[in-house]
Amino acid sequence: MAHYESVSLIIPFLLAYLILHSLVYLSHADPPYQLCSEPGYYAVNSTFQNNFDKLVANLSSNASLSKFYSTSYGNNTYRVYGQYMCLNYVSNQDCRKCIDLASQDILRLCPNDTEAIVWEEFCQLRYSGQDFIGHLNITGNIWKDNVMNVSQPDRFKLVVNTTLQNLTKVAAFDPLSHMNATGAVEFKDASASMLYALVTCGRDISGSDCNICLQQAIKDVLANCSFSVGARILSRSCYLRYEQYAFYEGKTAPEPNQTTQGGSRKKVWLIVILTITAVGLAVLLVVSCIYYLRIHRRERRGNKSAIQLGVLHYSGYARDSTSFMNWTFQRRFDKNVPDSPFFDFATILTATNYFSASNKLGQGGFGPVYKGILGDGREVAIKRLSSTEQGTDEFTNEVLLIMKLQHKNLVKLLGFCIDNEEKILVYEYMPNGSLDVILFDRERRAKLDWRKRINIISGITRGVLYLHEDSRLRIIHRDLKASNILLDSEMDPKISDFGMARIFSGNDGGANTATIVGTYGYMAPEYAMEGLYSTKSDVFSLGVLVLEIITGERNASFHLSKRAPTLAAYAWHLWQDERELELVDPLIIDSCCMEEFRRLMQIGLLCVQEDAYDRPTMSSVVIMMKSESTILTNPQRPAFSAGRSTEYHQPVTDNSSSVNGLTISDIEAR
Ligand SMILES: *[C@@H]1O[C@H](CO)[C@@H](O)[C@H](O)[C@H]1NC(C)=O
Ligand SMILES: *[C@@H]1O[C@H](CO)[C@@H](O)[C@H](O)[C@H]1NC(C)=O
Ligand SMILES: *[C@@H]1O[C@H](CO)[C@@H](O)[C@H](O)[C@H]1NC(C)=O
Ligand SMILES: *[C@@H]1O[C@H](CO)[C@@H](O)[C@H](O)[C@H]1NC(C)=O
Ligand SMILES: *[C@@H]1O[C@H](CO)[C@@H](O)[C@H](O)[C@H]1NC(C)=O
Ligand SMILES: *[C@@H]1O[C@H](CO)[C@@H](O)[C@H](O)[C@H]1NC(C)=O
Ligand SMILES: *[C@@H]1O[C@H](CO)[C@@H](O)[C@H](O)[C@H]1NC(C)=O
Ligand SMILES: *[C@@H]1O[C@H](CO)[C@@H](O)[C@H](O)[C@H]1NC(C)=O
Ligand SMILES: *[C@@H]1O[C@H](CO)[C@@H](O)[C@H](O)[C@H]1NC(C)=O
Ligand SMILES: *[C@@H]1O[C@H](CO)[C@@H](O)[C@H](O)[C@H]1NC(C)=O
Ligand SMILES: *[C@@H]1O[C@H](CO)[C@@H](O)[C@H](O)[C@H]1NC(C)=O
Ligand SMILES: CC(=O)N[C@H]1CO[C@H](CO)[C@@H](O)[C@@H]1O
Repeated sequence: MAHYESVSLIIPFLLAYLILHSLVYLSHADPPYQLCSEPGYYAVNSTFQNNFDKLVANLSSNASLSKFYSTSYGNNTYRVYGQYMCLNYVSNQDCRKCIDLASQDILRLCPNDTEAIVWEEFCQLRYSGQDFIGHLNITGNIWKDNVMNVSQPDRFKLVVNTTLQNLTKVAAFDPLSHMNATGAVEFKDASASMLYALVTCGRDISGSDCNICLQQAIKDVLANCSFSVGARILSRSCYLRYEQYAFYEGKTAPEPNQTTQGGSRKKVWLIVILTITAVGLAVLLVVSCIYYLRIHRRERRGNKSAIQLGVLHYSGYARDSTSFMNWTFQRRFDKNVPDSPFFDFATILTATNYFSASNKLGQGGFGPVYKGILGDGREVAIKRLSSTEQGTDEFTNEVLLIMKLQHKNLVKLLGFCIDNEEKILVYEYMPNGSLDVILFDRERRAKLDWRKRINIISGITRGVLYLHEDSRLRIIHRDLKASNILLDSEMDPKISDFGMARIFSGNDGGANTATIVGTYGYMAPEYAMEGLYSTKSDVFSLGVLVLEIITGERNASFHLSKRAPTLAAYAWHLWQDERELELVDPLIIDSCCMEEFRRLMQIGLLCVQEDAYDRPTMSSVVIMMKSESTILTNPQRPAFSAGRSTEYHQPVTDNSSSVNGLTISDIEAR
């Protein structure tokens, strides 16, 4: 019995120390905090209250499923909007508990208010009669600091600033970060050796708004708390915190070093708190017991290990492309490198003048393309993708892979932007536009003499060869056509839209596909009809292009009066009758030599043969183009040259007629 009593005496003292400790060391850690609307109360039992109750119940039921959620409830004037956000390092279960607590506190702290927000230790809950979802409001930030001061405030402030700036860039602009970032950086002083920081934004706001929100938070924290060993900023749409211990890995504050802090202010604090604690001890006993147990549970939970990148540890990047991400981050953080692959949506909006119609260059198969001018004066082409089914991570990985493809006959992909539903690709700008615009226009075509046409054909073949064989990834273009060949200022060709098949259907290994991407007139028969594609399907499209370039005629809208459905079919008939020179573009007769024309026509016809097996590979095409001594075989019947195929063909009148999402069954049904 005596033993029991001594234990029960020790426990209160231990707890007293614990409470004292956490109150002194984390004097800022006593949530909840709140912002309540000044005017505007709702009446008891009103529709607003009814909607509010349902809303809160709904938010709270979602909290065990996700860390962030916004919704609204009710109709018209009584609609209530709500949102919660849990810190990413807490478990879903704790998130739920935190939101439950917050929904009680919000009623207690802001009774009858039509608008309020409360911050708990691990979450925040907000509601309003006004629709705030997706709208940024950075006024009235609350800052909380630790009473303990650092010994070298100036140096500390600098490190805090750069760390927070670096993390903000990740959270705001890296789509893989899901609007949050944590980092640890070395900082040695009397009481600590590291600085740990966390920034996060609500997922309803855009990356650029996230940046604005966090920049304000950084400003506030540096202005008001830069002497403190730890601080946090509570904002409506973002949250920021730094400490000298790894708070986001579930660690609690370290033992305070008794001798280094002898400030008189702290002594006063100690006395006040000791008194309060002594009085309240009995009451607090039960509460603190629960508190203590919860802290320890959290401590045990820990967090997954982070990968170290330079001095910063970024958690959440444990994926296979680590070294690539490393590269990306180094480039992104260095403001002097202008070609960071991540573009912020605000930059895109400014560059394209809010996607103004006057900036629109055209409508490609995957979405409209706009001309843009970046802040540094660079001209770019901005492709706003129509919805892809890919998730953000998958999309980012694909784009980063495609960005590795670099060849002088490929349009350079400079970067991309993801912002909510928006997926945007940024390319170098090609002043001379696309080949179809020049080639199929009688007047402009005259500018393309025979030499230029040969140069364009060999550039395209080299570009496709690179995609097929020389790059580390095997890319099948699947939509080679005149409108996808862009011309630079020297009229050198560059292939665009490569890799889109990967973005839109995931994989490009050469396989069977349910969704056909491609354009009538350029699609190989096995691809159009059976969805089978391979590098030989691109060879087919190249053959069509070669025939179009040397004749200046469109394959698909070739006159039916010539009793052939396509240019390729007509060319083959002429070839068989040895009348091939009838096809020479009259505009180039002066600059062309007939032997070369005949040879290119033969190469074109070899590429469009019906049986994919008979078509040459891209490397043989390049050899045939280069060396005139190579003996060419006699072409076999091309695809679409007779009967049944003609039904599938449909005239292509402009470059907007790419057929995306056309399924096999669609074709077979006709
Ligand atoms: C609100 O409704 C409850 C139950 O419907 C009722 O008991 C209560 O008196 C009402 N309060 C007011 C102020 O109308
Ligand atoms: C959440 O809201 C939906 C309608 O918006 C409603 O059907 C559902 O019952 C609500 N859930 C809870 C738990 O209140
Ligand atoms: C939130 O709850 C609603 C209804 O209670 C449900 O329809 C919705 O899918 C949930 N959202 C998430 C993100 O869990
Ligand atoms: C709005 O809600 C009220 C009660 O919640 C309901 O009686 C009314 O029919 C609703 N009005 C509309 C337009 O949905
Ligand atoms: C909330 O509304 C009720 C009923 O209208 C009122 O009695 C109470 O004082 C109000 N509370 C506050 C804090 O305004
Ligand atoms: C931000 O919220 C406060 C409080 O609700 C409001 O007074 C202020 O007008 C809002 N500011 C903006 C820019 O929306
Ligand atoms: C921390 O620094 C601030 C600003 O210099 C000062 O006002 C405050 O008293 C210091 N706190 C302690 C505990 O020394
Ligand atoms: C923090 O860093 C940013 C950019 O690096 C700089 O513009 C700002 O002035 C710094 N703030 C302070 C308080 O040093
Ligand atoms: C922030 O990023 C810059 C540029 O990459 C780097 O030099 C610096 O060390 C980083 N600062 C911190 C504190 O992580
Ligand atoms: C406090 O910290 C300083 C510097 O790290 C150290 O020299 C000293 O021994 C520490 N004192 C205690 C009581 O731990
Ligand atoms: C906190 O910092 C902001 C500047 O970011 C300043 O306007 C505000 O007055 C500061 N608050 C206090 C209490 O010093
Ligand atoms: C960098 C970082 O911590 N990212 C995290 C952001 O939140 C998502 C979802 O909660 C996590 O999966 C990420 O790891």
